[in-house]
Amino acid sequence: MLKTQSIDPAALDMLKKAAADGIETVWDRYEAQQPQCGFGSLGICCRHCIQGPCRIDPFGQGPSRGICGATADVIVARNLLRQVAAGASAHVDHAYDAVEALELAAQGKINYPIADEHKLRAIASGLGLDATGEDLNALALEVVKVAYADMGNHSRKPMQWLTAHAPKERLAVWESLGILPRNPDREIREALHQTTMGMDADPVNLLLAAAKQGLVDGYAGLKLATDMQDILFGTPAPVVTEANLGVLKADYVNLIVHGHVPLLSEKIVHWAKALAGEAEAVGAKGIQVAGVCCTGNEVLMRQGVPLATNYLAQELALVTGAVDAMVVDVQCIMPSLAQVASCYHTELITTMPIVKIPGATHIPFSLERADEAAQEIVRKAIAAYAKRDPRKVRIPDHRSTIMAGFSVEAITGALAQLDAEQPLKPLVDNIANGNILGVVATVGCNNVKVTQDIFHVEMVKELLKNNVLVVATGCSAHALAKAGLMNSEGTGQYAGPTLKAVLSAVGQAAGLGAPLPPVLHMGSCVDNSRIGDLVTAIAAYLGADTSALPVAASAPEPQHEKALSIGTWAVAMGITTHLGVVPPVLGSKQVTELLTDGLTGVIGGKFYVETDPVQAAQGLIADIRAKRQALGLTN
Ligand code: BF8
Ligand code: SF4
Repeated sequence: MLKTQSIDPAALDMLKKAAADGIETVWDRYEAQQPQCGFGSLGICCRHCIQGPCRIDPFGQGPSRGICGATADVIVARNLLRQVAAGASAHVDHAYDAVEALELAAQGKINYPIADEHKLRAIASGLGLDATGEDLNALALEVVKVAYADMGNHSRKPMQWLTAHAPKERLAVWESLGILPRNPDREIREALHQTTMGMDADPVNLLLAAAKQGLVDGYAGLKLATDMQDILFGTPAPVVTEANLGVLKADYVNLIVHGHVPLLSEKIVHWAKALAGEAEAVGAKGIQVAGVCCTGNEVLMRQGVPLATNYLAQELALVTGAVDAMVVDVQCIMPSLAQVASCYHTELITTMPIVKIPGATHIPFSLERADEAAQEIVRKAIAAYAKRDPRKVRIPDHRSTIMAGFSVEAITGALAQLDAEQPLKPLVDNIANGNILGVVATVGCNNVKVTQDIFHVEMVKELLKNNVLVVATGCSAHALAKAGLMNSEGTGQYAGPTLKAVLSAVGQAAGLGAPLPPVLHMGSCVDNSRIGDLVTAIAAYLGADTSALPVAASAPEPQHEKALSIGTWAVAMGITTHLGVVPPVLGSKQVTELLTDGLTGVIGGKFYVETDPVQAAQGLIADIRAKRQALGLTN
């Protein structure tokens, strides 16, 4: 059992309440699963055909091949490819919904006005379209046409969303490896095919196919979703609010949005404001919306909605007894929420045709009836407020001030105060002179195998102390927000001296009157595309390959298949990518070696696994120093 479940004081408080209230949590279920299956942990079991299941004996005493003859190397590589493809499928499905929304919005068929003309024109012109016309809807439909052409591409040409946005040097590398994706759906289908019984038995070929899935994820998932969402809802700009369960309010209707796609949560935020009077009519002071997981990050970035908590504490949000409704869309939603909600007055509301949970209320959400569904959901929360039992309510008094909203546009906007002509120059100059040693992106989840948030927070503190600038997304961003690493005081407390000086200078120039936070919140997991865009822009400014930059990535506590896909994309971008939890690959020496070293020579990036936070920071710093040295920069 873990010594401590979490370092988040609000979560620890709610765990005590959960025990007192007789609520089972993810940590109880984790304990009940011990010991976890060794074959599964090593990745050496196969269920790809019904002659199996087959498993390989890791000690060399029993079978070394499955019934069909597949070796441990083949089984591990096939399993990994399927996981990466599954993660990519989640992001591409998300992006597809956003493309469809932009299409229907531009056709005037749904009530989603286009919010960001500037982003629309920028994307259109990047795709080689004439972006100067007056008619925004017509332009949006042109952009949609390109996205749909990728989704339905029957030719052998690579996806245009990728060729238009990826670094040119990388395109050449991917082409030489034969991993340029054509049509995301086709590639995901091919990965499933390639891993069925009696197909690919070459671990190298299977891992290159995984790299291709990483590119599907990066460009047809992350990048496409973010671009569409920015056009529809606006590109984030700095906002200030708070994070952690203390943002819930005893005398307000508390409505939590949980999941990933902002198409629903944006409407909830709108209608929660519009229907505040109805909440007052039942005796509440108003409606407090707060976010869990990535939809929380989406509405934080664009609307300044506070963050409730991240993945591992989603049940604990309900244990406060103060949540009147939790509405979910897709991904990372624990089925156990229905059981927890049933112990309180909380309405758990599912909305999507592919996410139904017995015990939850299902209110179908569609783009066409988005406003009606959102009103119905907000009214359900208001009605539930009257049923709240004050004796069951305890809101932990923990919250941290955060500044978020750091899109690439917001970052370059702040830097433009120092150099209007070349906004990236101040950043690049400070990296070159060593004031900023390098940049690390911390991304991804919580994983119950790790004390909640500890890896994110401990590793990032070590990086900051060494003058490494940190940008964050996903549940990593939640963790760092809760720990006070996303406000100006955090800069004073945790940033090394030269990093502090740079953040102070930029903060002053941008008119904040205080330093920029030491960790820049760049959004949800699909917003890892923003980090990709920033890296791409810096590489272009320097005329260098992304693999040469003193930049690294880390998923300190990954749990989801999506985290593996994002990590694979980062590696394909040539970036060293740390994982703080060992993925199920150790059953194959060959696959492990290829992922952490063997493929670096051809692709530029590599996975780096280290399960101690401070060691991991040191490893990333060593990697950054090696890249600096290769660029001829001082350390
Ligand atoms: O897409 S970080 S636990 S919420 S998978 Fe899930 Fe992982 Fe959180 Fe966001 Ni990303
Ligand atoms: Fe066993 Fe091969 Fe079937 Fe996998 S594909 S279950 S290894 S026989």
